[in-house]
This record gives sequence, C-alpha cells and structure tokens, in this order.
Amino acid sequence: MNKNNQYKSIFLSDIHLGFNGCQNKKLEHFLNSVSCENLYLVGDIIDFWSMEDKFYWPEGHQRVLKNFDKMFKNGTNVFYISGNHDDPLRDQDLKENLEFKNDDYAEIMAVLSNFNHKERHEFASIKHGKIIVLHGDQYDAVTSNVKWLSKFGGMLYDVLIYINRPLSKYLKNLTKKIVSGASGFQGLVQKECQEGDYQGLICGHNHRPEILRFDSHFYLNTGDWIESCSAIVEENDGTIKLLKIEEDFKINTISEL
Ligand SMILES: [Mn+2]
Repeated sequence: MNKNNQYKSIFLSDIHLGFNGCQNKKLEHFLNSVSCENLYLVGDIIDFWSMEDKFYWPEGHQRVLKNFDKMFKNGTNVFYISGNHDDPLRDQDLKENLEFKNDDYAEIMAVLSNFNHKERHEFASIKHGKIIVLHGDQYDAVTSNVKWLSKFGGMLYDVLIYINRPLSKYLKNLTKKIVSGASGFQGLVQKECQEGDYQGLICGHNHRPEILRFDSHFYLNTGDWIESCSAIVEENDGTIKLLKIEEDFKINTISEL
C-alpha cells in the first residue's frame, strides 16, 4: 500500500490488544497508510489485565503488533511507554509470573523485546519545545493506589461496552471525572510541566482525545482504539495534530497545535 501520510512522529495509546473491544481493523488501516521516523506507544497497548481473566489473542491483534515490528525493522524508532494495563512491562515479577502461566505470551513478548521500554520520555518537538510523554495513570489516585477497584471498574466497563456503547462511554467519563477531580489532575499536569520545564504533556489513559492550551503549557491526549480511534501526529513542519479515523477509514483532523 502507498504510505502517503508521512509524519515525523506518531503517538498512539490505549489500543488494548488482548481485549475484544479493540478496533484493530481501523488501526491496521491507519498503520498501512502512514510512515514515521518515531513511533510512540503511550501505554495500555496490550491489555494484560483483560487477558489475565481470559486469554484472548486473535490473529488481528498479533498483526497489529507485527506491524509495529515491521516499522521498527524498516528504521522507525519505536518507544514503548508502559501504562497500567501493561504493568508486566514495568514490573519484572509480574512479567515472570505471566510467562510462567501461559506460553502464549511468548510470541507477544518476543516482539516487544525489540522496542525501547520506559515509563516516561522527553520528546523534543520541532515547534513546541520539550514535551513530556507518559501514559497518565501516574496521576490517577484510584488506579495507582487501589488496583482491585480500578480492575473492577474495568470489568464493568467491558460488560457495558457490549450492551450499550454510549452508556459505557458516559460511565467511563463519569468515573474518570470523579478520579480527575479527586486527584486534581490538571494541577498535577501543570506541576509536572513547571518542574521539568516542559512546554506540554502528551498522555493517554482516560480515553478522551483532546488538545488543550493552558496558560503555561499544552495538554495533549491521544484517545484510544476502543471508541475514539484517534492518534496524535507531528508533521515534518512541526505541526501537531489530533487525528480521528472514521467508520469509512477516512482520516480527519480534529484539532491542531
Ligand atoms: Mn490506562
């Protein structure tokens, strides 16, 4: 396929491979139409939490992973910034436990071992200065402190997503709002930017794609591949865009910086 969309960098998060709500076909279509120098996978790329309950790894999900690997082998720098649902990549004990439990994880882990793994990355943007990239659960008091509660919320969400998408979205937004309110999310982002002298922050985690400008910093969220099917890209002239892949696979620009 003709890779007619060339970007300097692409940021994707919350793909949730291994969870059957993942819209892998749309993602595959998007990946087949783009090329980039840098690919940032901003957490919850693989949903180990979902597979912990019931192992689920269809061919289409492995194909997405293989696609990342192909990009890596063709010279793209691939950075894997772990999220809460891919915590076995943060914690050696969890990782060993997983591999011991199920041989099927071997083919996933084999591909992942090629990439650069970290929890945060300083991204030097072309036009907008230094931007910190992290998954975002670091600011989420509920997720980091009470893992079981967050997992329970996740299970409810998984069920609801099949019954009624808009309702599940509403509930997810509501929970995230409560969580954000409780932890003073925006305040924490501002503090992070001031302390590290960053112009902005790119994250995922709450599944709400957006680009916001505050007095002292930018806030960019990549969205997800369960509902929004969105990505953040940096073009070669430094323009940063939030893209959404529509039902007909058309790529629309939602917002830009
Ligand atoms: Mn997350």
